[in-house]
Amino acid sequence: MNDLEYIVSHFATVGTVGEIAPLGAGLINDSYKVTTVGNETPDYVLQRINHDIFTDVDMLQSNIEAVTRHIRHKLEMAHATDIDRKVLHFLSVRDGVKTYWRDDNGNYWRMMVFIPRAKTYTTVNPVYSYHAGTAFGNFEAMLADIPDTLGETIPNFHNMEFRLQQLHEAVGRDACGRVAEVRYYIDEIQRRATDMCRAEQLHRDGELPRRVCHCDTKVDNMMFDENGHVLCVIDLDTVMPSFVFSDYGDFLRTAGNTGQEDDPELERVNFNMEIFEAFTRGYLETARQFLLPVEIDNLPYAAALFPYMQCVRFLADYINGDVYYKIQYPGHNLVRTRAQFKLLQSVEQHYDDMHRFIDGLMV
Ligand code: GN1
Ligand code: MG
Repeated sequence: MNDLEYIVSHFATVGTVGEIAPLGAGLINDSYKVTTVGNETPDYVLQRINHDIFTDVDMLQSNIEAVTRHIRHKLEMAHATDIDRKVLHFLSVRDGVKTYWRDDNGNYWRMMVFIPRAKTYTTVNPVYSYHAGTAFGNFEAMLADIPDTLGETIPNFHNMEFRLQQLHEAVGRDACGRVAEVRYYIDEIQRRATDMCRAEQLHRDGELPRRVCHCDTKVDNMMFDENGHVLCVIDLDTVMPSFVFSDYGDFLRTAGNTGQEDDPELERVNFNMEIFEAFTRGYLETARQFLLPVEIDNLPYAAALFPYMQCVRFLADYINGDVYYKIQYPGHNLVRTRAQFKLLQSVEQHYDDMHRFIDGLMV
């Protein structure tokens, strides 16, 4: 038995484990597909939880269990079909109830059932974006009455003031002597800081609520079925109380980018208004039942906030010496920073169009 097989043997799988192969391209956790022999038993996904980032694994898994339990319940109440493909199912360990296992090296592992015949995409067309919009509105609507109080698996995860604070600290330390090279971006970020911290200010003023959000709605975290409909949202590590801007904004940051998140060719990076329109139409169809006017009015702000926040986070990591995000080559975090900044500039050029479009939908 190799190491991964040994890890898998601690979970309550059914069937005979065959191949275990790397899966996906997340920047944080390591994932493997665990294939079982024959067609009668499900396949699985094994993940090593990044314990440096998710320090409270027990809270993390409690959140995820509460969310999946609640969504499953909602789907059952609505007599939905194909429920096992619409909500993730985490396995318990063989000798207990917990859904994670700690190995002797201090690594934490978890397993879930692999959703069959589902696809993920890094780019989507407007039709898929529309379905994604309705799916996120539904996801938030389903979680609106979750009875459990969810913990913040990463404290201040989407708190813009906190992210700027981290950047300022990184600049102050200048641990790798990289600050001089990136001064332009630091200044551009600073110019927008007050405006971009609008959500925190509105919250302090008592105008903007926190709701349970997914907080990592990049497009490749959605599972689509054969017809381009969204089955479910995966990667639930960051489900926690946040502003609705998180899910709306991060989807557009990824799906609405005509280039790649880390595109070295900045001409390729632009904000795609067709995707914006389709996604927003879908999102408002399902979410307008619970959104406040202040949330709707600030959706264009959310479209700018997430490229901005990601730019700040990538830049801080670059300055810190690439300690957070996995990188593929030296300078990768700077390339990511530039691409996110270019995307932000493109979003900013569309503020008026976005407002007009949303106003048109709300009449
Ligand atoms: C990380 O794990 P992954 O790759 O889905 C990050 C997100 C960023 C994203 C950028 C816990 O997500 O916040 O938006 O990279 N997740 C965490 O691609 O920091
Ligand atoms: Mg992810």
